[in-house]
Amino acid sequence: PKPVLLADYRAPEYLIDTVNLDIALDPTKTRVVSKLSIRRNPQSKSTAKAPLRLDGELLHLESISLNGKKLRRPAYAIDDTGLTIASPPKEPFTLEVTTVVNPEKNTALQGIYLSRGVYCSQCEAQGFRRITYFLDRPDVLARYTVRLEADVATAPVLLANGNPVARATLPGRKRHYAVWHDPHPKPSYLFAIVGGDLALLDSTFTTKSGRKVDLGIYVEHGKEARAHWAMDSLKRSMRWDETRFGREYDLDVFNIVAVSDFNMGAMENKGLNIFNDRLILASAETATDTTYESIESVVAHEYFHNWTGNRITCRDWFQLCLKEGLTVYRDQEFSAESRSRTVQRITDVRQLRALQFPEDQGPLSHPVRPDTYIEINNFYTATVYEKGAEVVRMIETILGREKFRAGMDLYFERHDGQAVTIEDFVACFADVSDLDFSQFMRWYTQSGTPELVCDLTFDRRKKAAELTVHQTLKPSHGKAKKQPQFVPLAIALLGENGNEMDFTVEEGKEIRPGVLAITDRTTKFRFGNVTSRPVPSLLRNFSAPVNVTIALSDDDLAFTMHHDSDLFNRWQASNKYAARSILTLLDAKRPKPLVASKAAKFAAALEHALRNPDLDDAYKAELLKLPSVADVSREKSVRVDHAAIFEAHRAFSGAVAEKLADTLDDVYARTSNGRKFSPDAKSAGRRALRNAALSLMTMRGMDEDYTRLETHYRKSSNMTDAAHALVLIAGVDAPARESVIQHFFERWKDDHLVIDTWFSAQAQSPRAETLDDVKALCTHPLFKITTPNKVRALIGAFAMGNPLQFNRADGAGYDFLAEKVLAIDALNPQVASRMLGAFRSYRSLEPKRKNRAKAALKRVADATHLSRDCREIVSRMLE
Ligand code: HT7
Ligand code: ZN
Repeated sequence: PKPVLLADYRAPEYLIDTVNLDIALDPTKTRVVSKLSIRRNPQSKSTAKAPLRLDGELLHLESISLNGKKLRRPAYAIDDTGLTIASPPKEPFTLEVTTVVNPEKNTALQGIYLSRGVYCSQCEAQGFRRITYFLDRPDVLARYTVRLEADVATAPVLLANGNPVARATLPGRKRHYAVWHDPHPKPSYLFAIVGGDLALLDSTFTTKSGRKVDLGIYVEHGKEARAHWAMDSLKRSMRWDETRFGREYDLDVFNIVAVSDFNMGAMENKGLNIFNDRLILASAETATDTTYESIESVVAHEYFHNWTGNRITCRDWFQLCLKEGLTVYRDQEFSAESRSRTVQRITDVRQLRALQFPEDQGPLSHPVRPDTYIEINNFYTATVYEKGAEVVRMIETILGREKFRAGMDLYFERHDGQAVTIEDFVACFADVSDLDFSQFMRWYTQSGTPELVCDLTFDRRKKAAELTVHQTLKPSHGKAKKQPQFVPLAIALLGENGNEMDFTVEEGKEIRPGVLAITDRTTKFRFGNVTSRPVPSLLRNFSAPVNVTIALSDDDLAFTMHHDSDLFNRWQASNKYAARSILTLLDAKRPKPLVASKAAKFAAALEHALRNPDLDDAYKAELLKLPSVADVSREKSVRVDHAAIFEAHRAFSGAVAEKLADTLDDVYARTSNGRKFSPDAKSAGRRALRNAALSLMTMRGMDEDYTRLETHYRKSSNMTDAAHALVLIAGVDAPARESVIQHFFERWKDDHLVIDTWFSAQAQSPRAETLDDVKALCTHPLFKITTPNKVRALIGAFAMGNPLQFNRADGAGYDFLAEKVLAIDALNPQVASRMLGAFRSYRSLEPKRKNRAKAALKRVADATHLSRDCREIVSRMLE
């Protein structure tokens, strides 16, 4: 297939003002009658008579008429990707098209499909064309009226976008219908319908200007009680968007529906968000604190799209980060204000480094705003989402909170109701600040993670210091030489007593106090009033998505861990210290004494932090979670050998745990449960700390550690503790391993969400038997290859969450994944191509593993039937 290029963008030749859909739901023959009012686009550049080309895929066309007159071939033509009307009228006209689709056979989960008996739809990015023929592109905004008809017995609930207008039962009382109207013009990707037998949790919300909104969360019968947290999160999000960004909700109803079969997390359809039920349903017994947090942030994310994405949408799919990066930034801010800002920042940066950095350093690297794609579904990436959010955050760092808000206000005022570009967005910040953002735009157009190599010298006599920053950006496909980017580098100099020095910037540009402007390949700064040798605190609060290197001794890192007033950087120092210690063990001639000395020094620094009464539990938990095997592996860009890193990691962690034995015992005892479960941040922080202590203690691998672990599981009164213990015990050869795994299964086998935890725990185990276990679990009666959550829980957890066993030296992990990708691809290309992402860093593996991974990828590439989704990913990997 030919790539789509940003440079080829043209405004549409035709516009569609109104859409009237009549959808008669049926499992195998859903009939869609669509009436479109169409006109020439006055803005279109071409003057010649333009044929009308509508997108359409996997549709059975029954009839087509124009202005009430039936069309016959050759007045129209259809092919695999759409319908063409060669000579449409010059004046506005009405097109009526009847098509039939088959929801039951729809395993790709795009368009209309059935999920455990519930009809639902997924249109982003290009699913609407699987419902009816349409100009399925985001810059065609139309007003929709939808009549939905279905069996009363199987689909008593009928929902669509906008406000309800009418509903009635049809003669015979077997069928009924509902009519919905959405007054806000929207692109087709935001269209949604739901029909099914669902239970409702309802509530209301009154907006700041007094509009009463009916809120509904629809879930499987019997699960209503598990939707309260999502409802609470929704109301808090609605209020937060009013206070922080002045954004109010704009319809009479806001509905959320939870379904079990869903390609991603959730979807922001106007007034009718559809969610993966994993991100709605929670109770103390069934959901972990991490799930509670995810529900809160994803409910907020989808709600925030109402303004950033729906009211103002993307001109074309290249601009995806316009809505996604901005909305992730907004949901991160919401979570930061609902919980601990520092812990939120640590979580977000961990995620960026774990997912986006490897993407940006491997064959799938692409700019935040890509300029070419083959399959747009492949671009819902960590780069577009998470790096996109970092780019927005840098704008805030450069402008400060108030000016940033002024820029956002201007954006909403200027572009409400439009489909716009990144240039339009950034222009709003330039206009409110009079700053020039032209160099900053490179963040959107150049791929790769900038490396800042820093050097700090100190002149005691002159009481001055000099900082030199060299910036490099590695070449990536198509772009050999890249231009330096504008980096806001937040910095402090710590004095002998650990306090921030009150230095002056005598050379180089300071954007705002404590934030330096890095503009060139080499940027120099000179600081005055530096009274003693400073320890630099660089990239505070992770002020830009870059890698920074500077020569710091272990003592400097320990000093930063104790004193830095930026708590993010204290955590950063601790993380760096541990990762670096583990890496030195890899090349050590006499590893044993080295482990002991490295662990002793690091443990002393960590202990100091753990005993600090000013730090909260959630933060201490982050310190205690040492960098993972995957984190340490990323520090090496070539010849990565996961087995060697795993061994070094185990030795170091075990030794740290030994040194900290008393402290960990204290922490574990102090945070013991007994209180009633509450999902609030403080209680979750306490559980996180206790579980982090448990993990570290388990690394020692002594009998008493395994006994403690089993007791932790058996005595757990919530899923956070139970799941944590399950994952740990599944990972070791503890005597109680089998019985705990069996117990968990018996307890939760009837809960399709909780049982995913059981699949994942086994898939992530570093034990040598894991691949065999995973293969066996693929034939388990509760595993279903057509259900994305199951595929992610088992195959995804193995490929993405088990660096040791996926990267087995014999290549069997790679072979397994390749085989599964091919099987999944035949059913659901979107899910299959995401699984291929597990190979994204294969080029940095040591040669044997690298060749085996490459051979597995080649087998995928050689398959005769491969989707466009997988074809694009595998070709980029093998390029
Ligand atoms: N905007 C949505 C992204 C999305 C999606 C969701 C569900 C299924 C398929 C999908 N393709 C794209 C979700 C979001 O980022 O908010
Ligand atoms: Zn989104």
